[in-house]
Amino acid sequence: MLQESAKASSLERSQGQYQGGPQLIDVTLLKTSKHIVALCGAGLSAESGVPTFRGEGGFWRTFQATELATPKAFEKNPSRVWEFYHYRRELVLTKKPNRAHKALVDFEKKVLSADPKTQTFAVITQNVDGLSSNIKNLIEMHGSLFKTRCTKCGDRRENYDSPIALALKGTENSQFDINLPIEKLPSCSKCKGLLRPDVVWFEECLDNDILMKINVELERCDLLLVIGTSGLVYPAAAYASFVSARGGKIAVFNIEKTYDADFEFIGPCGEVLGNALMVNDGEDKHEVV
Ligand code: BJW
Ligand code: ZN
Repeated sequence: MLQESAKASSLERSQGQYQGGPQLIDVTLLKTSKHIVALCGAGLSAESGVPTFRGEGGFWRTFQATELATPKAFEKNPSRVWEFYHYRRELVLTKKPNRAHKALVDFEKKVLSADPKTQTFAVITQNVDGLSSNIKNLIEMHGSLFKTRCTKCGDRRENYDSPIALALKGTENSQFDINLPIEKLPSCSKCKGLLRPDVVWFEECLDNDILMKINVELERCDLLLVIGTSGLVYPAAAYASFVSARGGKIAVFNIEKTYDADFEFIGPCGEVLGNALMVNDGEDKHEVV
């Protein structure tokens, strides 16, 4: 039954425009792909209420979010940058995974429980919000809002404190800079050095181990699902052409046209992804919005 409806809507190159009805990636391709990788961006979490970087949601106070995600911004004004990250941590702590996150979790479960096991699946996310933490084979390529790194001794650790420093409490509601002195910003429990969010800012190199893991996934990938990313930021921006050049297929899920793709699903990924991956909503095992 599923297969028949899948056949009826099976997609040819560039014909996957979302029209509001159920859309499926070519069912044969979905079933015969040996290693499927999802590359995710901020659009994946948009329906959870987490702002994207570019477009309407990309402003915080009077700043473009991308202006603050730089080592220079932190050097010049660590208080402002911590206020920005404190605001985002507090916001994300109130958010839940949405239907698109759940579709990925369910798809991974389906792949893992298949007998015989003919497929593997990995998720590479640029997001730092932790909303994909139910995925087993997950690479968080830009780090995490809930990890810190000491600027003095390099100590890295998870941190879910709310607020992360007492003096930041309430600054998430301010429209203006609070200009906290360094002593009031998050500090290392080992050496008292200034902490920074353990995320990858512009012009910073990604961790070598992470890059190697990504490479392993992409070299084997024969179907790349590009979900909710503008495709403007490298190195992630180069992954679709890398996979495509090796003969892999590309399926893009976005509310607007971004990449050239073999399959294109224009629409909110919370609505589109589950159908395309043939994982229905079924019984809710996770809390979703
Ligand atoms: C929906 C939706 C819904 C909305 N459903 N869809 C080669 C060429 C040119 C430049 C470079 C290059 N290599 C490196 C660079 C420099 C730089 C770069 O790429 N610059 C570009 C801007 C040109 N890259 C780097 O610096 C990287 N480092 C590096 O490569 O090291 C080597 C090096 C060092 C020095 C010099 C040169 C090279 C590091 C990049 C780190 C990016 N960091 C950030 C911040 C992370 C921490 C934090 O969150 O605060 O990562 S920036 C920001 O952009 C964040 C995101 O992960 C990333 C990508 O954004 P994303 O996810 O695509 O979000 P948006 O907002 O752009 O798009 C959302 C999409 O969703 C849109 O398309 C919507 O339509 C869609 N959407 N609702 C489906 N419901
Ligand atoms: Zn330290």
